[in-house]
Amino acid sequence: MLKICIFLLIFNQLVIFAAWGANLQCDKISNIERFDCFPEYGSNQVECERRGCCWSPPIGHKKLTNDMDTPYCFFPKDFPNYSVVDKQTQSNTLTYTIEKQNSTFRPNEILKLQVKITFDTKTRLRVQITDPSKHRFQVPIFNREFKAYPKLNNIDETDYQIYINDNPFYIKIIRKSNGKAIFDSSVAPLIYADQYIQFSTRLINNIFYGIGEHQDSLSHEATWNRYTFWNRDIAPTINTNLYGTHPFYMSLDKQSNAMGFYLLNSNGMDINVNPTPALTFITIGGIVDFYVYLGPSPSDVIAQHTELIGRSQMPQYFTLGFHLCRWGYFTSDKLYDVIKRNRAIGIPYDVQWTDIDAMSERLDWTYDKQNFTLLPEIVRDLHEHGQYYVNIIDPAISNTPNYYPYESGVKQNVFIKQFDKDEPLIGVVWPGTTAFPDFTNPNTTQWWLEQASNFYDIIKYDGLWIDMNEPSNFVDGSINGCLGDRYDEPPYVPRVLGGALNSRTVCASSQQYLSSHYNLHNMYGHFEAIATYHALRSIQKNKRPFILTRSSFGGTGQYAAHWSGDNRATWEDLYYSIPNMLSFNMFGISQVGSDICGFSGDTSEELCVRWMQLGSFYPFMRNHNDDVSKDQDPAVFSKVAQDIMKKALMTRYALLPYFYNLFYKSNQFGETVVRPLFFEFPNDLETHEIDRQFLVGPALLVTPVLNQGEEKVNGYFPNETWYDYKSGDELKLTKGEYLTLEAPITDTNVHVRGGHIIPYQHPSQTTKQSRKNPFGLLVALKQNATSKFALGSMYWDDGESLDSIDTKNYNYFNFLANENGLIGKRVVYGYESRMILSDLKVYGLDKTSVSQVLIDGQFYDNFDYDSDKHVLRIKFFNVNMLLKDTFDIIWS
Ligand code: MIG
Repeated sequence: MLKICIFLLIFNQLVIFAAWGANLQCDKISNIERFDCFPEYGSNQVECERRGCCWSPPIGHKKLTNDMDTPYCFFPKDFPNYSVVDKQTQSNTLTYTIEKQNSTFRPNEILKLQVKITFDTKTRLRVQITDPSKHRFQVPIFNREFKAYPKLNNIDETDYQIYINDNPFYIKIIRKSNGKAIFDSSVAPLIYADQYIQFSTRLINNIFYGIGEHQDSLSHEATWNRYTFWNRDIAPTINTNLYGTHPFYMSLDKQSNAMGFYLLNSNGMDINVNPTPALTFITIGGIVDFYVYLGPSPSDVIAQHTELIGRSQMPQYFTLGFHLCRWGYFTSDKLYDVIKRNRAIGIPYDVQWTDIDAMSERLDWTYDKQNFTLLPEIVRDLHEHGQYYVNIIDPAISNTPNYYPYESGVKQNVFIKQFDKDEPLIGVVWPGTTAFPDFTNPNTTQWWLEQASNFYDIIKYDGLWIDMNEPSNFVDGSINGCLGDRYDEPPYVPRVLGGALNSRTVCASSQQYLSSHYNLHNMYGHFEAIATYHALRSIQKNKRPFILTRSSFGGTGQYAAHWSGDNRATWEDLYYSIPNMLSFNMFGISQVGSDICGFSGDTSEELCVRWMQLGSFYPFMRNHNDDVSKDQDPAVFSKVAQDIMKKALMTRYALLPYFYNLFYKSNQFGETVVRPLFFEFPNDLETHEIDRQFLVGPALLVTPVLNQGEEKVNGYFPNETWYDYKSGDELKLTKGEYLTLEAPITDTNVHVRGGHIIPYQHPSQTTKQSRKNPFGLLVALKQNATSKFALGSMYWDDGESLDSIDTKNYNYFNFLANENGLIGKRVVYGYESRMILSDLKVYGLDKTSVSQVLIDGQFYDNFDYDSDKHVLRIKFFNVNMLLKDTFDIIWS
């Protein structure tokens, strides 16, 4: 101390003092507490220190800066930050003015900001940070049903508490029940510049979920990592921005309380992960606008999130059937062959698709009259067989002469403009040079409807597949390049594939109706989905539109289903399909699935069999591949393989009433259709990272084989009653356990959870047929020390009307069973149809014998009880057993 004082006297006091202070601020920071002050490439000491940040090789590090590792350049604890200068409290909002004295190192920092915290509901709050002096781009809330939430009068009514620190400014959001901070921005400074906004939060655990669209496991570990968001056409690759943007994450604290966080921002973005554990959000535009959800269960978080962004659409029933597609049928003869050969082997099969090879010159809204002469006839034939047809549409519109979609589009001013002219921006996609519709323009919606209905006059398609809508472009920006302004080349570019925003898409600088492409890029597919939804809705009258979209944003699930894009015919991609569909169910798009058997590369019979088995539990089941790989429709494989695929499909078709009920609950209450084990067993920590198994709804646990050559599979079974779906054999567990099960190629391991009743229906080759078949109920009794019971429900309607739910044109049943019998009750009766119950199976009925069965008080003798397996089966022949107001079945 004495030495330092003397030192200070001799040298220029101020400078030395400052440097000494800064050093202490740097030294106190451990490796895992470092927040990157140099997220760009080329971090170096001179520039780092010029930024006012700390530079030092991480303690214990030998190699030089690794891109995704401990940063060398990091924020000191006293890095200049905002402080609160004014606060105001209204009934359900808190408004703060925050200021900072000087800019730091980002261009155009905004020194005065307004922070608004809204107590949205008991379990959800919103934080917005805006520039009070200038309007900045804000993402509209897309929820079609968005209702004003009942206003809370004060924060006492909420599950959360807010703590705002004045200087430096930071926010903590605390869960009242346990005092834990579920959001905490104190870990790093807020930086708010025109094209660079950064803030961080400490995570409540070092495991988190969500953050899509990325190729990743379901759970993410808080190690040095980065996720980039800029919608991009690229085959799913790890550490790469992909087709969609969903800056949503969920995490569970040590007591398994779940929280969720959603950043409502559409700009190019990086989310950096620190082992602190913490996340840093870096977005290059818009505002800070985020929602925090309190759960406390994982399903609660999703329900709270989808209540905000909008819930997953209620699908038409046929879309839950099997879809067959490929790129490269090349002729309608081939297409017809494929249809016929798959019908001939008797597989359940509802929908046939065609890809861009069926278009004339790859032009949207056309078909190739030379090579696909038979297409209109094929579509008629599909319809006559109770099947359906879906075709592909790319957003890019060829500018070839005399092409009506282009010419009318120019007249109606629907295309994104080139930067320097009042002319469409021209890129290159499948048909050659193309313009790009601006779906944020209401004119475009009208024009799109006209194109869709003109084509509908020629081909009665039943749904539309919207591809390439990132939007994808084969040249960077446009054929004339881009302006090169601050939007095309912003001061900070997130780590996008290709290194530039215009890489394989349109110029960020181009203006759209609502705002710049820079702001709207990540929502291009979303806006196209909305326009397509409105087109289909008006063309197909009162039917629920069926749309499959590649690109997506928060809220897209209200309009469309999604698939995971150009995967490969590999075992690895078979696995990745599981975390992908589970994550998208968290993002509010329930109807998802991956290209079954793999899109690129030749599949093998074994892989394709395993994939069809797994795919039969996807919410959306489509077999699709590219134009150069060999055929992979079920009929091309050996008889043995065909039979296994058929069996898998029969199981799916039997379970469709169960799936349909899940879709109804997803649409109405924000439940997921497929979900990770930890959604149902959050207190069992063993479940938290499992993504090689999953649940369909609450009651079916799927344990697929994901490795080549394996005929055994290891799975985790939480402490619960589980029965083999087909045999009813109960797994003997005393606690949650890993079990190795036999998994011959002929079957998939599926277990039904005690406590649930699963409605099913006898399968047929199409859902049009199967919907007329008798139903069955599978009762899986929960084995409790005191009682045995099971509950279930079922939604049923005409399978297609848009307004079935709103107009109560549906039936709804509740089922309740115990060891003595079952009661069925129809609680809504709005859809007139004769629903026959033909089978009842009870698993886990442990009696020495069952000697009599009574149906509504009448003796019935067509039953069979297996006292070894504890399974009771009743077949309702000769009785008119209908699913009606109430009925009861008693056994003893
Ligand atoms: O650049 O339409 O993801 O499913 O078969 C490829 C041809 C364009 C990409 C889609 C894929 C589709 C393919 N498309």
